[in-house]
Amino acid sequence: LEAVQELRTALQVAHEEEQFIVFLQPQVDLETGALTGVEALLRWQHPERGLLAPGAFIAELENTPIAADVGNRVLAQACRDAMRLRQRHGRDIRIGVNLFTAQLRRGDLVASVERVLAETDLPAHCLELEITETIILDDEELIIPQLRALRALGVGIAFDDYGTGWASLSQLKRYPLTRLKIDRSFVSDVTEDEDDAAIVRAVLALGSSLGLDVIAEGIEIPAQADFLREHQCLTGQGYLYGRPMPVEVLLGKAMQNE
Ligand code: G
Ligand code: G
Ligand code: MN
Ligand code: NA
Repeated sequence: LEAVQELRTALQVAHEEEQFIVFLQPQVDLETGALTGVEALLRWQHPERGLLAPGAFIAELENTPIAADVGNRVLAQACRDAMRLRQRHGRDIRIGVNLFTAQLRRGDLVASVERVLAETDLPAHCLELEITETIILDDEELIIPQLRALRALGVGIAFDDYGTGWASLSQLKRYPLTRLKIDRSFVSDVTEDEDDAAIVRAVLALGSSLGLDVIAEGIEIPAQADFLREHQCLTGQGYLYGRPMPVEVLLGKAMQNE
């Protein structure tokens, strides 16, 4: 219990001293390899313990009152980074931002998104908010109207980690989604496990029939990308294309490719 209290205090300090930073992971066109977008992933630059991935702290962060503020700060940083990438590449690069439940519960998400888009000049269609099942299974009457308002702005809504949970097809229909993200647990064995291959094919068919884009996560080897391409999956993300990295590194790569 003391350890939990200590972590909470440390998270509060981390927020105040701006130790939370944003890494970006590439998302690519599986046919051409071109960069189409990035996902913003939170990191904690801890003064003693070094760079920490969310696994070490995100569950606790979600239970603290600062979660929504941290989320809003990630959103703003991500949109600024996306603008820099857009300028460097000379075309739209989409940015995916993971939402905390607290951002939707507080009720000011739509206003925050509008403000950040106005401040950064990022076109709304370049922003995609990622929601997980934890959010889908929360209070629908609170959440769906906010997601509709975001869609009306032109912002995309992706269902993250799709296939791992209990969300039903009727829930899928009620939510104003634009994209499904196939969870990496299905992609990792897609070339060896017939069940995983069947699930991936089913999600691609579902996306196609509901008019949703589909992106596969966790692509690590070319054989996985081959399978996905052969089954008309257009977009992918994973270590094969790049680990989460600072925006400066990604901007440097864009220079090299020019
Ligand atoms: O980067 P990594 O694979 O360690 O991320 C682990 C988990 O943390 C992922 O499930 C991801 O969705 C979540 N996560 C990463 N960054 C954010 C963020 O900014 N906000 C929220 N809500 N979740 C995040
Ligand atoms: O939001 P989500 O939970 O989907 O976050 C993606 C997580 O997956 C991040 O923590 C990221 O570091 C991780 N990740 C991204 N690509 C790969 C990959 O190719 N392999 C593995 N094992 N993890 C990945
Ligand atoms: Mn995600
Ligand atoms: Na995911």
